[in-house]
Amino acid sequence: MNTGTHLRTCHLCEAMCGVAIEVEDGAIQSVKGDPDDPFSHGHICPKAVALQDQYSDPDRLRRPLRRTADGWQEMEWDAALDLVAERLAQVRHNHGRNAVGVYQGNPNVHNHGALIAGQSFLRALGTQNRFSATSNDQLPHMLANLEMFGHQALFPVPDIDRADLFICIGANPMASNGSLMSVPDFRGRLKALKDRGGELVVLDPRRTETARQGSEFHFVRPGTDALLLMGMIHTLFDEQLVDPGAAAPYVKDADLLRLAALPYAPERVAEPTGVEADTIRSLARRLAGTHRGFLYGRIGTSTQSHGGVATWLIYAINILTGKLDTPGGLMFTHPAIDLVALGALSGQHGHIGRRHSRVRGLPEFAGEYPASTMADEMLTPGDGQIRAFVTIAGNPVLSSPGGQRLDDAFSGLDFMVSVDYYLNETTRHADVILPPTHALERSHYDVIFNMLAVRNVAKYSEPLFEPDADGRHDWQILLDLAHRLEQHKRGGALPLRQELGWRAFRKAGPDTLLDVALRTGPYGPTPGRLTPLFQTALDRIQAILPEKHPLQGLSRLSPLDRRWRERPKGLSLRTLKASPHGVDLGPLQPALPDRLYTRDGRIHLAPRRYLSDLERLYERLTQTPTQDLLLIGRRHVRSNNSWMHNSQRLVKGKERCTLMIHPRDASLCGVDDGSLAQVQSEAGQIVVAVEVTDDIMPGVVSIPHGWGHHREGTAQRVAEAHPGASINDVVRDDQVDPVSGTSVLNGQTVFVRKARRQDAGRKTVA
Ligand SMILES: Nc1nc2c(c(=O)[nH]1)N[C@H]1C(S)=C(S)[C@@H](COP(=O)(O)OP(=O)(O)OC[C@H]3O[C@@H](n4cnc5c(=O)[nH]c(N)nc54)[C@H](O)[C@@H]3O)O[C@H]1N2
Ligand SMILES: Nc1nc2c(c(=O)[nH]1)N[C@H]1C(S)=C(S)[C@@H](COP(=O)(O)OP(=O)(O)OC[C@H]3O[C@@H](n4cnc5c(=O)[nH]c(N)nc54)[C@H](O)[C@@H]3O)O[C@H]1N2
Ligand code: SF4
Ligand SMILES: [Mo]
Repeated sequence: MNTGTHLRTCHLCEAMCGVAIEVEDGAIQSVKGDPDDPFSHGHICPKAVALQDQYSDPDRLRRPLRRTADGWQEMEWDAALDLVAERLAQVRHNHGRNAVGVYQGNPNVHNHGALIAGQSFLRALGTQNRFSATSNDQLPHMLANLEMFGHQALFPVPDIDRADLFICIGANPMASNGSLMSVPDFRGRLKALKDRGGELVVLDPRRTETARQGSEFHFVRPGTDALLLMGMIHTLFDEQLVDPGAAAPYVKDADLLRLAALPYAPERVAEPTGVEADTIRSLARRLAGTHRGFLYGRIGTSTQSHGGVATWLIYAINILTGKLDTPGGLMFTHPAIDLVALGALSGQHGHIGRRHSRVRGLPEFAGEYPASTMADEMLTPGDGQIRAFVTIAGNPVLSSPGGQRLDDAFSGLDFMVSVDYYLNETTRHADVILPPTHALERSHYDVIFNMLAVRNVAKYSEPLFEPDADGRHDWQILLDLAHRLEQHKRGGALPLRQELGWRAFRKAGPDTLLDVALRTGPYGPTPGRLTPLFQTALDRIQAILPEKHPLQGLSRLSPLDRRWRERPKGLSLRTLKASPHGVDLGPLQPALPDRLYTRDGRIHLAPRRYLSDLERLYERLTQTPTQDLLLIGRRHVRSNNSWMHNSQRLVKGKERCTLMIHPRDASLCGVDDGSLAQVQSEAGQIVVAVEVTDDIMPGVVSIPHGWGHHREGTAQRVAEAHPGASINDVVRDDQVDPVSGTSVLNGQTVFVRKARRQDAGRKTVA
């Protein structure tokens, strides 16, 4: 676009805010909230404004780069793709398919093209050594979805707009704008909740920005949430407050859960959790006594040593108190593109523990091993050792535990390629960097976040700018690499049928597939039916898609399927294009039992996988709590994981990468506000500025993740001028939640002391 107003969805976080971008002579003049977006009603946060900085960032890579003895050299796309495919094929040929590792980072989930093509790339790569940000994030939720409801992607979403009680544990939506709960304008929706007499109660080791909005706040000791939640369940059974309401006919094993909770009377868990018994009882009673409400947990309860069990118990408490499938409680969404139903039609429900990782024997989840064992798999010699690596939109050196080990591991590989547009802490190790187009140069549809949204909505955004003449989208890069890898496997040309499939896929692109999915989806003009024209293209494409790709489900649709009984609204790409502000599909609707995917059609309250981890929880009850400091993370509204620190307006102001520490602990450790502290663990040590505050629980310290931009060889000038230090340099990668394989990002012990002068200037990694 040259001049005018462009409407789109901000793709930066999960909230899906509508933005209106003013463009003049091809340059962005302003980014504002779109007041006519039916979901966000004009709300945006400061990050949206920085879309402009990112788009015009001179440090953003635009052409493929190859490492040479004389530094980075630009390459032509075809030569770069040939080279990458050849080197990957070589490693595979010499050392077996598992010798190539791959890590997919968070921005993939905000990119429908990368999602659609990514699976074809993974199949062509054929490695079992797959990793992603999932195991540093929402894996426990996906596991609970699978174990309790039968499908890993069937998330119960808080119906915040109709709730009167919101108990928030281990989440800070005022900073994060909500997660696994796509909720533009969290503050506004919270205000509405309070205006109708509702209440917000927060439990967190830090008095957060969200806590300040609540009527009640309690410190909880990191990593002990599962004990507290057991205390609530104990109370519910003890005081006969259990009533699953709408879910009652489908619930099974409530009695097992009652037995499991017996040892955890509130009095017993009060001491280790730091939450008083009366408070725990009162929380249980209030949730049971409030018709419309929910208990919500996120990063703080999932990425910790009992993340699997804690997440299960949060779901269970909601079910026991009748919150599931009730307006104002936790509800399942009915998105226009229903990946849950489509995935299930192609036999994809999710799985765990089908294989175990080579070095530490950790379980795969959905075909991925825990990110915490990525460095082990690269650094430990032997059959199956990873010797080449692909990162796609990820920065694990900063975002995964054991950052310093990962830095070493990546530097020792035979070959590495990164699909990414920044030369950052991770991609600096690559031999080739393949930079995709910017988000503003591609179309946008939120396939994932509409599954997690607090309202059913749909919105398609056209590209704002034409890509450079030789720009390539993520999906094109991934597809072209996949095609080449398949050719290498064959040792030459592919059979005609397959070749036609690749051509059809490339030609159709992700938007045609979106269109097919919309048209045949629950709100489409022909739910469950494909027109002959689409059928031919789809047949071709399906022939080369992985067997369990959700798009395989398209041809198995039946218009009579109970799960597709939404009222048709004629939704297609064309109608979405005609409604650039987005389309409202209404509030969340009850969905039981149609949406359950367990074999027996029941909701499993006490899956064996969790019960088998309770001995470990019980030990926690009897252990004397550590006197060491426990390290937790935090987020800030002007950051987005590791990759938005290259915008001046987002990093300006007071230093944000600080160690928050309670005054008592500060004096014990001999550090003062504004001084520098050395934080140390077995993984490494970092130096950070100290922020003394009684907003943090005694015995706990907090550092935000995504900083540490001081490493040699990166090219992000603004970020390098505001480097901070990386918390993941001191978070150890040898601890995971054994039930799920999720990283323990919160609650590890660290030592803090005053930094000596020589520590301050020391780089953590050469
Ligand atoms: N200690 C601690 N660690 C954490 C967390 C925590 O709470 N505490 N949180 C965890 C969580 S929840 C997550 S999701 C992870 C995130 O972990 P990652 O996904 O590994 O990290 P990001 O910082 O999101 O890195 C994104 C990368 O993608 C690139 N990128 C951005 N947009 C695009 C695009 O459109 N295409 C391509 N190809 N590349 C793009 C950026 O340049 C950057 O290199 O971090 C985890 N790490
Ligand atoms: N501005 C901004 N927004 C973001 C992101 C970002 O980096 N910046 N990242 C996006 C991503 S990828 C995600 S996954 C979401 C995450 O969304 P949230 O989960 O809301 O994010 P956090 O702010 O990390 O909140 C985690 C909270 O858990 C607390 N906590 C830590 N340990 C424990 C514990 O053991 N128990 C309890 N009860 N609490 C604990 C922390 O103090 C913190 O307040 O945010 C998304 N939105
Ligand atoms: S809250 Fe998230 S989606 Fe909304 S403007 Fe900010 S970054 Fe974009
Ligand atoms: Mo995340």
